[in-house]
Amino acid sequence: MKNGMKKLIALLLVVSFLSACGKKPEPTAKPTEVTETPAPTEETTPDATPTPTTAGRTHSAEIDAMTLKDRYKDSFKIGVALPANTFRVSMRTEVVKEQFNSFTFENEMKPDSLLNRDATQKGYPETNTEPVLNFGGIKSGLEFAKENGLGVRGHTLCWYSQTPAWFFTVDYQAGSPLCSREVMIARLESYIKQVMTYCQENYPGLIYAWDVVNEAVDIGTGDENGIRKSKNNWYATIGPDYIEFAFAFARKYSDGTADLYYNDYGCAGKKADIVRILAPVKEAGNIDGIGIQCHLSVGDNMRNAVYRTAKYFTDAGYKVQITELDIGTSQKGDRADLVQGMKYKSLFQFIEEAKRNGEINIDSVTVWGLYDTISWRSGENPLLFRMDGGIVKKEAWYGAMQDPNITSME
Ligand code: 9MR
Repeated sequence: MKNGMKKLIALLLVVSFLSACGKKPEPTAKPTEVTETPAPTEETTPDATPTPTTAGRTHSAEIDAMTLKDRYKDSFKIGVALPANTFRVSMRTEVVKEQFNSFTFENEMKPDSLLNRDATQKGYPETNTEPVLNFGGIKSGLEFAKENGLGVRGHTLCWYSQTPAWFFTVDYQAGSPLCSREVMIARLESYIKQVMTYCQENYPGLIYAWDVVNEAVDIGTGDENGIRKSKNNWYATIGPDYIEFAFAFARKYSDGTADLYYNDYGCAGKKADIVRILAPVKEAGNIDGIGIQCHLSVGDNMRNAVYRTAKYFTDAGYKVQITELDIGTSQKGDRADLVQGMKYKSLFQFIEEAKRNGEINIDSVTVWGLYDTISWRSGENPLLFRMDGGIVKKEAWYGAMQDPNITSME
C-alpha cells in the first residue's frame, strides 16, 4: 500500500472512532467544553531507534528513557493524586519517584479525613469553636514527599463536599440544628489554622499550594451571583462570603511558603463568573491562583478547555495550575489508547508553548491518579499508566511526553 493511502485509512479510522465516542457524565466534575471531531494536524515522524509498547506501536528509545518530571523541569512541576495507601506499595512509589515531583492526597487531606469526630463530640462544649483534628492519615505521605524531594498540593481546606454534616451543627451531633454564622466562622478559622500550622511546623516549605476553597461556583443552580448553594453547609451557615473568610484565614495563618488557590472543574464554561466571584478576595490580596481541574474527555477541545481558560485567568492577574487532569474515553483498545495519547499531546503542547511565550503563568500540572484501575473514573481509563503485571506506560504517557510518533489533535 502506498504511504498516502495508509495515511488516509489511518485518518478515516481515527475520525470514525471519534464520532462513535460518547461522553459519560462525571459525578462532581463535568467537562463543559465544546465537543468536536478533531483531526490530526501533524505528520508522523518515524524514529531511528524504535522500541515496542503494549499497544504494539513503536516509540523512541530516547523518549522512553526520559521521565515526565525531567521533560518538563524547565516549565512546571508534574504531580499525581495518590491515596495514602500508595506509600506502602513499592511498585507504586517507584513510579511516583521516577516520574513525578509533586503529589496531592486524593482524599486524606479533606475535612472528612482530618476531622476527629469522636474527640470533637466528646470535648463539646469546649470544642465548640476548636474542633479536634487528627493528622495520622497524612503523615506517611508527607514523610515520603520530604524524603524524596516532592512538593505537595494541599487539597482542600474548604469544600461543600467531603465535609461531614455533624461539623456544622450546634453540638456536633448529626441531625441537630445548624450552628450560627459566628460559630461557623470561628470553626472555619480554627480548622484552617490547625491544618496549615501542622503542615508548616512539621514539614516547612513542603506544601507549595493550598486549595483554600474548592468548587464554590455553580452557574445554573447557584444563588443569584452563581455561588454554590445546593448541599453547601458553608453557604447555609455563613452565607456567600464564606469564600472571603476562608481565604482571609488562609492568608492570616500562612507562613508565605505556599500560594493560595481557588480550585474548580468546568472552568472553561464559567471562567468569567469565577473571576467575578473572586474579585473581592483578589482585592483583599488573599488569593494567588486558580486551579483548573481538567477532568476532560477525548471529545473535548484542548485549546478551549485548557489553553484559553489558563490564558483568561493569567490575563486576569492569577497564577494557574492544572490540578486534576484526566482525559476519559468510552472506547477500549489500541485505537482508543492512541486517540487519548493524541489528546494528552495536544494539551501538553499548548501549555508548554504558552508558558514559553509568557501567555500563561503556570507552574504545576497534576494528573488525577497513577493508573487507570485506581482512578475515580476507572471505567473511562483516563490516566497515563495502566496495571498490566506492573505499572505500564500508555500511549497517553507518550502523548504527555510529546512523542513525535503521536500526532497532536487540534
Ligand atoms: O478522586 C476522589 C475520589 O476518590 C472521591 O471518592 C471523590 C469524592 O468526592 O473525590 C475525588 O476527588 C475529587 C476532588 O477532590 C475534587 N474535584 C473532583 C474530584 C473527582 O470527583
